[in-house]
Amino acid sequence: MASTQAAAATEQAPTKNPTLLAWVAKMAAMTQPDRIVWCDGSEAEKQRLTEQAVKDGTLIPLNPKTRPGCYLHRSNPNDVARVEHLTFICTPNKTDAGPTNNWMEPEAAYTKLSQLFEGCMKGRTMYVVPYAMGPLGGPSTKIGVELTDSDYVVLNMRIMTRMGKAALDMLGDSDDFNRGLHSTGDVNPDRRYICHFPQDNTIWSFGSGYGGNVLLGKKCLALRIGSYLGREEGWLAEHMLILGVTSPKGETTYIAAAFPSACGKTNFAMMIPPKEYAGWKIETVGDDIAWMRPGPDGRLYAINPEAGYFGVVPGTNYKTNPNAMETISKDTLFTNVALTPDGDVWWEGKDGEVPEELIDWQGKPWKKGSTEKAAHPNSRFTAPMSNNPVLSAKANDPQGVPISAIIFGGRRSNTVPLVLQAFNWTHGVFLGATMGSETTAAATGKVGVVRRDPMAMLPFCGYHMGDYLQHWLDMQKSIPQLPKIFQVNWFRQDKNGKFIWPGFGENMRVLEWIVNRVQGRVPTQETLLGWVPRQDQGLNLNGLDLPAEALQEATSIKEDEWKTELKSQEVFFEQLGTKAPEALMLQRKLLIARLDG
Ligand code: O2Y
Ligand code: MN
Repeated sequence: MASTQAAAATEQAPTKNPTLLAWVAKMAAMTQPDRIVWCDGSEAEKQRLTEQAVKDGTLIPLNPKTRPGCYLHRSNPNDVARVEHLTFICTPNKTDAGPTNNWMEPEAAYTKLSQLFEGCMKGRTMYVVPYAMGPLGGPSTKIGVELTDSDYVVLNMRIMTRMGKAALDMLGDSDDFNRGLHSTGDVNPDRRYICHFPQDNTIWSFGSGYGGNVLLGKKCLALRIGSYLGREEGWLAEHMLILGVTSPKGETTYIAAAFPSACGKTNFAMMIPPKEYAGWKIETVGDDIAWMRPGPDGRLYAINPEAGYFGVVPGTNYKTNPNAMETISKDTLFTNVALTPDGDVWWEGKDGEVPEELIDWQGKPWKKGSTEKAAHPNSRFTAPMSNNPVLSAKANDPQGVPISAIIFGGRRSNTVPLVLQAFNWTHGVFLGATMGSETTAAATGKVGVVRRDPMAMLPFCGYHMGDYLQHWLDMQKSIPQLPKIFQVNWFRQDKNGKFIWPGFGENMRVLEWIVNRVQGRVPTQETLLGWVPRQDQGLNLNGLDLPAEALQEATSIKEDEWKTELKSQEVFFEQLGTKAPEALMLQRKLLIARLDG
């Protein structure tokens, strides 16, 4: 009976917060779980849930000698990635969601999803998961509560957020928390919806058990709802990694960088500098999301709201990202990778020989030479950030880190040069607004097609993209010491389709130039697009086996390519209609004038 569930929700609750209790009771009355479990985040709870998940087949224990504390999960094959076409922003007016989001009217969405949620947890347990996004007690930190019927979600949220009693304590009796409701339902793509209600600080997710659709603190709260709150409250919620780069002299510069999904943010955030950079150190503050607000000293301060990494596995190895390999050596949940006969995990691009035989990501026997992938291209690791050998001590600092540079980067095989610096903040916002990237497997859809992805936020902006870009422009007024803005492209290809720039650790060379520009140490060369490294006092290429013509190609600006690019940008700006910010239209006109002049 619905009223029994509501009473149970209140009886066992470790809180007296009236708003929270009333909401949990209301959701329980709708979903009708057999049990309600309030999660405390303890070690004992982790053990209990893990044992249960192993028993019900949700988790497969890995070899405790080679992967201590690690487990494999296989999702439903129809449920392997975020679903942008089933993700909705539910605002009273369609224009508030804008042309780049799917929209549903809030009452219509609540009604539609209520029908799915009605009784969906019968025979199941509802877990109440209180969590903090950001270091506990920090001024930027937000509290969320996710109700879910998935023990896999609870175990992931435990890694990805500061979850349990501490979050509940931080909330106290406040009604200021995100209300997240999730049910795996019957994992039917025809009944899958990820709905955001920014005005109600609410997220309802039904019909998926995978990643970004269900770990509601991540893309849903930290980006979609976060970006909406950021505009209301005067801060920025961004799809950005945060790193600290320390020179041999001990000077640390903090940098935030936006790249679209699966463009190597985790690799960049954990980069090991090449041997020519002895004494330099990169430390990770975050690998995916940055919340940035003006600090009392006039600088822009960033926190990483997450506590773990949900990284792409294929392609990760000791050459591309040794620190990630260490990070996932213990206490990690793997989703949709292959299983080796000795109980380890395997994926395409892992170091060493390809095993003769495996169990693939769908649980089927796999033989070396098979044309099928053994691991799904969007297979993931969920690992605590405390496992990262180069974790910055500032990752847990509630005040965050002062950002000196912001980088925008896309995956472009042509057109965009290796690196350039924006002329000023407005020009930098224009560079971010006009980002484009060739698509990958993280979003469902076609692979290898250029799509415009402003600030890498296309799938994550919780309101009208034109208003979002205007908010970026407006932030200039509240940040007296503005970060410098840069654009990079590691993915330029030669005429044979081969990447020109070696990438990975060698990106340190570009990073050093950025640091030198920020600290006002190197002169630069002006071009049509922005400032670029000078040939004489530019990038440090010592020890790099890169022919001069290759560097010339990676940094070249081809006017014919830019004319095509401007057309594609025009299509995007036209989509924004009257909400396309005037300042960006002027930047566009200036660029056209420079190209035509
Ligand atoms: O496909 C998913 O559910 C995961 S998507 C994801 C995960 C971690 C970090 N970033 C992303 C993304 O799509 O940007
Ligand atoms: Mn991401």
